[in-house]
Amino acid sequence: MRHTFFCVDAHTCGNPVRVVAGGAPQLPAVSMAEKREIFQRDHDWVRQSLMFEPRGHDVMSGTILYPPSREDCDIGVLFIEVSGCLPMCGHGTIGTVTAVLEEGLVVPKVPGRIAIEAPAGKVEIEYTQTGNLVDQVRLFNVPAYLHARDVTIEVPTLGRLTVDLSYGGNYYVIIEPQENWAGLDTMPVAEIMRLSPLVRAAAQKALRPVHPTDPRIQGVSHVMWCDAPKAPEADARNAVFYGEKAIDRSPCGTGSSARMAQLHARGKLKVGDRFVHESIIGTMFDCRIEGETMIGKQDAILPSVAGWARVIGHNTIFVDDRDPLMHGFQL
Ligand code: PYC
Repeated sequence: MRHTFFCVDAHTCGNPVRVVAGGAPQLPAVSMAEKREIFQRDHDWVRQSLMFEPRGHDVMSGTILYPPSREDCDIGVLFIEVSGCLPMCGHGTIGTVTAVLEEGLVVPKVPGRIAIEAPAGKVEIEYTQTGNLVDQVRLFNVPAYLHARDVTIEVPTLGRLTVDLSYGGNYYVIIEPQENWAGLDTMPVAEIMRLSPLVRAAAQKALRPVHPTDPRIQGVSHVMWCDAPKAPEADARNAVFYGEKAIDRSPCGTGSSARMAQLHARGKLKVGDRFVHESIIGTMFDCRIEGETMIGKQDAILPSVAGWARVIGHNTIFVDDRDPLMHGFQL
């Protein structure tokens, strides 16, 4: 038996987005949060096949399109990547919206606006285009909040770090420059990749975060190493680690949301402020705090993130049952 997946491959500010538009397993007509659970339980081999080598790679990331369960959304989006199925992904949203609009897979009811149903909640989108090509996508993300501040962790071979933990659709350990972290230009990327899982494990052990209103969202998944910007128009720069060996090439949408929530809680950003975030390769997201809200009893912000993506091709991917590597592999 050969499984065929019809994909549109894109990248958002350098980070890959493989949009699976056909061939994915059918799922019951339940919310995207429930679809995510069913997919993880019964169909995770599809993610592994499409994300891991030899069909993907260590930084591979993508989405699967589903009909939304909510009437106020145009599409349901399941986020898949090397580390699992994320509740929300910013660069994945920007790439997916660009791909579905340019490929005519979604026809917006109101030009310039669509809404997606993500597992973490509804995300409204505004976009601009020239002809059929999308120029910029701004996503109005799910509420973000600072979960913990000034937490001391011991990282083997690095020493003591004081970190914050913030949520922007995923939970991020945020490491600002300090005694044992002097910034992105002082540590090779290979060393950031070696240390990040140790930081993540230490933060998870200390904090074990659970989303205040949706216990399906829990656990520290991403590590954000912060630094001053290089580009004059940026406010900050980062390297975001995820999975086992991935550093986000984009400035990271949920990470930027988490960072704005942290800076807001610390009194360094206020509603209406713009925050331009620069990635490790110099690409940028133009972010804003749109408002304040609550998640349960937790003070939170409403973040928005804008960026660009480019479609790079159509990719029809076969997964052959006879292939001993049909589920992919990771070194
Ligand atoms: O943009 O939210 C994001 C993201 C999550 C993981 C990689 N990118």
